[in-house]
Amino acid sequence: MSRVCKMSKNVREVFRLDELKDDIRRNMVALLGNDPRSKRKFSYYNALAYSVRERLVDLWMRTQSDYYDSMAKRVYYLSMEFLPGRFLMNYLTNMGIVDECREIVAELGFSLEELEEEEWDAGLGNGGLGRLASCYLDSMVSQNIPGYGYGILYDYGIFYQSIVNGNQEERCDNWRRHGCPWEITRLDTLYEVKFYGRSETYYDSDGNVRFRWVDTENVMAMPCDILIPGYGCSHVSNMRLWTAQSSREFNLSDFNRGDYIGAMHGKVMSENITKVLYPNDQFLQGMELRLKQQYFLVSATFQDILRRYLKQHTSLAALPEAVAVQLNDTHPAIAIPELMRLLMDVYGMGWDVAWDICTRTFAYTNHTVLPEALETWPVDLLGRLLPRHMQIIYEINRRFLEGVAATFPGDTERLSRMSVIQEEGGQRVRMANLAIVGSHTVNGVAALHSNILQTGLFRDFHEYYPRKIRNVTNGVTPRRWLMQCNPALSRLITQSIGPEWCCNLEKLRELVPLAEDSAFRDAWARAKLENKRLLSRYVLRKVQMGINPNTLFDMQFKRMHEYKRQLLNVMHVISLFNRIKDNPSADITPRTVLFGGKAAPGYYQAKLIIRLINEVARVVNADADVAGRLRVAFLPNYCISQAEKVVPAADLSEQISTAGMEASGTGNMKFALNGALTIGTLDGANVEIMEEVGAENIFIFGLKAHEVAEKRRSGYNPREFYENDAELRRVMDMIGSGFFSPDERGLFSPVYDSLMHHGDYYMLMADYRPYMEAQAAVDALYLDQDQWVRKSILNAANMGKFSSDRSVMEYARGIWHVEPLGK
Ligand code: 475
Repeated sequence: MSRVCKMSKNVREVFRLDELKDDIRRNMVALLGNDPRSKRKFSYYNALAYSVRERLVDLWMRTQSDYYDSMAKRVYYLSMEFLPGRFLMNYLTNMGIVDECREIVAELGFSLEELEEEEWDAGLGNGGLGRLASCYLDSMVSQNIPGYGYGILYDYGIFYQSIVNGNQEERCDNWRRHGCPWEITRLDTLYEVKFYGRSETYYDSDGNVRFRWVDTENVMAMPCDILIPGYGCSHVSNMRLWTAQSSREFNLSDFNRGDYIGAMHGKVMSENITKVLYPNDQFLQGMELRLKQQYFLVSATFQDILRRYLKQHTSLAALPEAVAVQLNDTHPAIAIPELMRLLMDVYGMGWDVAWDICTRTFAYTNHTVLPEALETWPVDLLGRLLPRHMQIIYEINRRFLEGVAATFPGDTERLSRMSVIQEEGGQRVRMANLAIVGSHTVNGVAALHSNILQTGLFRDFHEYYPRKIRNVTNGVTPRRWLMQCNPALSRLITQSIGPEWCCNLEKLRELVPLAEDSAFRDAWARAKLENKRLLSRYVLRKVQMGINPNTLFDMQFKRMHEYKRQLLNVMHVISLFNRIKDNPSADITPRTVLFGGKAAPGYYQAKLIIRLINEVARVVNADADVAGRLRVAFLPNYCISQAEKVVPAADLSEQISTAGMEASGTGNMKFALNGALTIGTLDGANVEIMEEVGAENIFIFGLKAHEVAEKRRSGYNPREFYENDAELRRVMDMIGSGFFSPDERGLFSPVYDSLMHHGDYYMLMADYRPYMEAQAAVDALYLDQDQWVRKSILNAANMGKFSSDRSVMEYARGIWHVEPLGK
């Protein structure tokens, strides 16, 4: 922190701010070929971006040579997804030059905010897992832990969602169409990645049997770096994203035979590998191209890691002392057989030495227990694409099962459950089992989730490896998710308790006594109102709807998923509507209910719920009796930059998943950190949020995880709730009978049927009444603004635990065995 404060004092010198304006003009001309007299916002955004970026390159090189000189152990965070969002404000925030930059930009005739809006989000992920990776990169570099993100530079990120006649439509997200000033392409670094072919046996000079992978089709991987500045900019790291390039000799024979177009076709196909992010959140599609993407990431990354390692070491034996690799879910788990292949086939090691190195290098984070998300690959597909890896996986499994059989003699059921190869329904490779066997540590992402891993999903493994499965509760970076996105509240907090909170979030606790100070409460409420006004303007722009900042802003923003139960929220909205219609003069707490989130393009039920939200909104918002008391809107294209507008403006955060199903949640943390009160189930990190903020400052309702499990076992009957609850019955009948879809009465029957006829797997019917009661408590409390604001302060004040700085330090000390450099 002291370094940060020093930096901000002489920030003009360090970042040559007096030259910034000239640099922007210079870059307008030299890099962009634009006339600096033009007033194009997009050009100025780019010129500013380049001028900001060039100020970091020096610091970045210095950081990297520090790491090199000190031979620091490095952490590699392998992830198929990153969700950094926009970079400009994040760079300025972490450089501590937002205000200075605002002045300079004003002198050029712009507001910083309008230039900020010119940037497209880097949406290289689906949701929680990708955003977590980006928060962790921020926390690693801010705490001087030598960490690097490795991922894929998709040409098309998560699709752009628009809403047409109430339905989701997907458009391609060509996010780099107009270039991306943040990326530094390494045209001169290329690695070859192999696919297909076969594994061949031969004898080495000592007469040992060896394997080599031959007759492959090769694709080149080219890296592109994006700098990641730490807070205060004492250090700068990077994420390295790979793009596919066809290899030069691709189909040379076809060229020679004169089949120019045929040969070009092959080139084009090979470059498809990094074209598009698969848009499924927590759902396995099992396409060959996806497996290609995974191996492409892993192969290029390990060539890069080993090249860097071998610059400073002569033997690979000490790899685990110099390198820690974190697998972000099983998506990059093919890294385990890949490292085995490299150590044995390329570097000549024997199995046991190689396996020991492997298992001391890898750790694996599980992010979901949903069965449909657990990756398995058909043996014939994996064996065709990666024949040598398939051989190695079989051998890993053979040796592993030998060990299990020795510990649990005669327990063949257990062997088949734990096997890396699933036999029933055609042989498949279970990537989670492979990742557990090949890692030294496996972690869940919240206490409850890790517990479910130990006692449920990975129970057999927990019995076999009793110390391997652990917990690291997720966190979010307070730089982006408070300081940057919520200037009004950040200013107030800093005025009250000083600036240290953003690197030591536990400091927020000093706000606790201020909750009793009415002047502070007023200031807190003013900051919230300011954010609600800003959001109202955004909503008006985006969906042409006016919303009233003096109503309760009730928000649910996350991927559309049945287990997240946006439908339960809609059922509450319909119930409120009915109550108002029945009693138009009733005194009710005015609410604005906002939704946002993308549905996977093939997820029919999730898309239908988006439609239902929009149709309910249409009915509610048009009703004169309801006017001024209840408004509903679905904001299209939820993404990081939209979250930065939504989160600071929320009064109420909806975290209402079926208990046991949301591994952690991180939106829950962002909202509470910004002073929203949570209504939620005891699921994921909600449990720990309740422990931190106190049960009296959160609205908890519904079945607990063990009760959900028991009900599923003993037989759950949703109709019972329908029959015994008139209000619920009315809501269901309205959905089922076409009240919200008069032109297409049966439109929402599948929604009705899933609850009434198909078992209501996510138990909305059971949780409806408890949810309604919790919402009534919300309404009552909101009428007492003094109490509400008090609790809002206490929520933010007690969120210290959920800084990703804390999460990253737990990984560093407990899993990676690295310490911040210079300590
Ligand atoms: C959890 N994504 C959140 C968050 O830990 C948790 C799976 C398969 C393919 C593509 N994407 C996925 C996830 O599994 C995922 O995002 N999981 C989420 O991880 C961070 O906070 O509860 O649902």
